[in-house]
Amino acid sequence: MRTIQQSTQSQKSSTSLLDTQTDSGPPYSGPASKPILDSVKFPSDMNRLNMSELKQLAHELRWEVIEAVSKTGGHFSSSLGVIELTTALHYVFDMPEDDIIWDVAHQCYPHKMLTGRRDRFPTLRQLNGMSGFCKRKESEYDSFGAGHSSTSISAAQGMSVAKSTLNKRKNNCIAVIGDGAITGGMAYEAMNNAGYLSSRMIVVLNDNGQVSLPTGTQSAGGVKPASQLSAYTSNLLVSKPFQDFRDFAKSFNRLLPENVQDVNKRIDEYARGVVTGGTLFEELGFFYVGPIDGHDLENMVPILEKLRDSDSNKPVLLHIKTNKGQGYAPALAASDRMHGVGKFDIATGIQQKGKAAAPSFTSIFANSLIDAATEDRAVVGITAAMPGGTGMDIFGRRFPKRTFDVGIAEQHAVTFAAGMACEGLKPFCCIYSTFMQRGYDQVVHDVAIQNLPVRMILDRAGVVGNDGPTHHGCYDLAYLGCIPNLTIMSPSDEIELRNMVATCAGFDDGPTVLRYPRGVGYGAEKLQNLFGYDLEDGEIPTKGEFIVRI
Ligand SMILES: Cc1ncc(C[n+]2csc(CCOP(=O)(O)OP(=O)(O)O)c2C)c(N)n1
Repeated sequence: MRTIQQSTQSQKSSTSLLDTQTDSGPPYSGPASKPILDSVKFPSDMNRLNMSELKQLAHELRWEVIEAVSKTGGHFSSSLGVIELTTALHYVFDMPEDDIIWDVAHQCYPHKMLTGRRDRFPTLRQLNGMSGFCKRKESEYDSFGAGHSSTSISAAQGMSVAKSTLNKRKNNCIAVIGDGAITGGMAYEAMNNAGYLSSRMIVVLNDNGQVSLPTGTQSAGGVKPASQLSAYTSNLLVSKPFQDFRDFAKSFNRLLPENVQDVNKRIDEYARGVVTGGTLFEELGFFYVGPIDGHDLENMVPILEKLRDSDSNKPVLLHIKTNKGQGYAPALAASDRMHGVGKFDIATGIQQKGKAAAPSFTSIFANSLIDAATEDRAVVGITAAMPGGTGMDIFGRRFPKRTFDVGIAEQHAVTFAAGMACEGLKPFCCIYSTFMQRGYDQVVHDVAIQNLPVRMILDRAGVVGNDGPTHHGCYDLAYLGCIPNLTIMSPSDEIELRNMVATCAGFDDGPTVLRYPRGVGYGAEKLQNLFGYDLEDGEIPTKGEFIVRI
């Protein structure tokens, strides 16, 4: 267990030690060497570091992530946003005895680097290589596997209850969840239960103001994050300055036993006045801390230490504010913040992207839906925080008022569509095959049993490649095939896809499912050669039937 002194003036000036950007000359492309990172293979190697070295470690770690991802591609800017958080968490807590659960885990690269896997980064997201997400089989430091969002709080609570039931020596379970992932219903189910059971746990809300993918671009229906909660947490930030360690120390009294609290009651009352906000989380039974600057190690470390050393069983929500892509100018400047990237040039951030041989199934779907919506005002599109991946960004540009981004909330998306269908709209509920697993009961109970004409569009059906097992769309035929009233369609080429979108739009007698793979179709030329299709005049050679193709 490590403890460092509160920051001193000399530590504050330690940023000047960092080897960073210069005012003139070529863009900074990282430190020449990484002596501190080289000395840290596992978190226990961080014990001896002082605050100034810790900052240097964070700096080296950031550039190690940039260099590694530039060579392989992968999720990128989310990791850059949690460099300081990862450094602070591994410094303060003792993994693997303590548990850190990364929600979605697309931001886990710095965690992997500090937990013995730095040398495996050349194999990132490749066959037999290192996973792009946390995976229990891969390392004892990956407390919980992920890939799908909003699971971390439930898992952390389960671990916390198990640790206390089994009388384990320590009980530190930390869920790190983004303001996107916290839009998922499971997160609230868990918080509600954690408050009720008084489970000792820390939820770190990593608030970067980005909910849907791609981030920052015109999401379906607007540029604002598709989440009232994200707006709410931003308001907390506007309404008061960052909370520093001194503010926190005052309000911390509320976590202590009542007799101790009396001593400092006046200070506590003062702190309550100062520390406004957090009401939603407090109502759910959490002790709310924040918002604090998630890039300020000097502030974050002592707060985490205090929370670690508290005997309280009350769950804590630590609200940190971060920048997705922090420390790398091309990511900060990119409309999507370089959320997921191919290989890229470090100096410019320019990615090597081959030109696609043909349009993607996603874009063919989106354009076909635009055609259907042009003819029929009842056609609307729904996405669960994936406007880019499902083509709802394309549809949303043409029909912003008929496009609905509900946040990472697949269950809600399906039942929301069911409600729309009850009133005569023609909802196209566009969700990746793998994420539709979340909405299973809603498909059965709210759509199929009521035979409502919801059009469920499953992009990324089949094997998806680098994202691996959590993202393969391999189960939908099995899990949907057994449900009554569903008409399931799967096109074998882009012409059939266009045809089937029209079929879905025209079919009002029950629910339809249209599933198609990731990637591109044959392309016009090949289609003509193979099947004699003439794409030039946009003709559809065969009319879609209500069929099941397996
Ligand atoms: C159930 C589910 N739906 C959709 C996704 C796709 N997805 C991956 S990351 C992400 C955005 C997450 O936002 P946030 O948690 O705020 O993290 P950030 O990317 O901003 O760092 C989405 C929608 C997913 N992983 N799981």
